Amino acid sequence: MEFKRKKQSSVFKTSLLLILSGSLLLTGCGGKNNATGEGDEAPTKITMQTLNYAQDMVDNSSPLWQELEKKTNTELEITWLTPTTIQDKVNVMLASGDLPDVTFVESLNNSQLQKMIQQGVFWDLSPYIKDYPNLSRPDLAQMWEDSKVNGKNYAIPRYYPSYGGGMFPMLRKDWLDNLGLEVPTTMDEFFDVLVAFRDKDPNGNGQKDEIPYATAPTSLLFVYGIYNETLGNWKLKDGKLVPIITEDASRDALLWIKKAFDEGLLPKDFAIMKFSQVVDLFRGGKVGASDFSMNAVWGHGKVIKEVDPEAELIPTTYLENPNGVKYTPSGPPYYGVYLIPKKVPEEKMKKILELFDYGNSPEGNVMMYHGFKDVHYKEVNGKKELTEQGKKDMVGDGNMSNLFHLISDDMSIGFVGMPDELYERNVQIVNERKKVQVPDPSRGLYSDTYNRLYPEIEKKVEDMRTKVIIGLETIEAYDQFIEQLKQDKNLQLITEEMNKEYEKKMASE
Ligand SMILES: [Ca+2]
Repeated sequence: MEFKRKKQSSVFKTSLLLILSGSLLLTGCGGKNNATGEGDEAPTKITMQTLNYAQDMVDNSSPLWQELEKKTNTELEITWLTPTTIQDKVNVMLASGDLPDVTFVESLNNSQLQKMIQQGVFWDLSPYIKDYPNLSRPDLAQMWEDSKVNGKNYAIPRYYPSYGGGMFPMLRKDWLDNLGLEVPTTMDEFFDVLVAFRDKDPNGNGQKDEIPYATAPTSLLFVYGIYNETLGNWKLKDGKLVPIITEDASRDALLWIKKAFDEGLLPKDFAIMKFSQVVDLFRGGKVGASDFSMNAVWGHGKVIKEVDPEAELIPTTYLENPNGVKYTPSGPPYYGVYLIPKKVPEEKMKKILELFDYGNSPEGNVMMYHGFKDVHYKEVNGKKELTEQGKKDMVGDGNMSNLFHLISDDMSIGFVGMPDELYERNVQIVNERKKVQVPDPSRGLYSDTYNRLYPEIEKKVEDMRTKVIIGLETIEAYDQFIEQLKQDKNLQLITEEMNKEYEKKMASE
């Protein structure tokens, strides 16, 4: 999902010389101490597979990889998986049962995985976590809480900030300024801004060449969240979970989008737009708004500046629905989890927890993300700036920084090279966003029936919505479709089972 995706790319290739110089520099800052303080033990060999967003992937010649091994007295055999292949590869691996010592999965909401957890394939780590000072630090407590399955921690969550990520409108600040407009805070204001972008020549070239809002059907799910006043696909009504797809509020959301399409505020080929096409269009510099996580103010912003040096982006803080209820995207404070199969002996499992404890320690956390001080980064005015050596060693460019995430909002609001004033503004905006708490009643619920049957229903609903938006179906046909859907046996079954899971979870809290 695009929610957590951080745009990463690399044009730097390592050469033997650079690897050597990196290793030589390393001798000074490494030392032979390990996390246990027990000096002479042979390193523990640990196999693991995990996600890596980098285009060029490092191997064990990476100085950070070597430093991590040294600090934790391990020998790491890491298999990197790419974002496009991970899902299939993990599913094949789970099905075969042939698992490395540490397996990364992007979501706990995976039927095969849930079945294996029930079967006792993985270690229950709950009794052990308290023994690791960094894993059990108070600021990570929510992360452990939210990643429980049946009240137990079978997985080591990989941190990701709750706020700042997620698809949510980002606007051309310079266009707003040119027209004397404020950043919108309601859906009506947002609509009016898009109309102004269409009509008032915000780029000032005398031509009606602006595309007010570059977006795609899958990017606009937040609109349904705004109208339903909930995160995810479910909301609470009279203490019961109901699927938002059949709610009247979803009809209102659909009509907002349809009106935007009818007014020419969306791209003409909206219905078939892919996320990558939205990005390309946005980067072309003729677009007034699009949906991204907050770090895109620089991630995409710096690219737009190449075609339009005046371009400035600003994320919206929140948007209110007609009831005056605020919405902003947020999620659980982790993205992806690591699991350790029970076939791994207890001693080794503890060693793996030690490795993750180091990765989540202030020292290990900064080292894996920024590299070595004065080698890979320099502190300038309290900010860590990547050096040429840092680029050469592919520091911060996916790779080792994907293994343990930096425990900081910077994951979602910062970006390499982001100017100070943009960063500080993002800090202010994310702090404002944190005041907006949108309920997410289905968080942490796992239902096999949902996983099996919901995607097909969801697809049908999405197709219907898109047809209504572009005028291939009427809103009356939509109403009929929703009435039928309410009688759908599978949706009723899913709803029953989700409610059972919800009651189970409520009872355990
Ligand atoms: Ca123009």
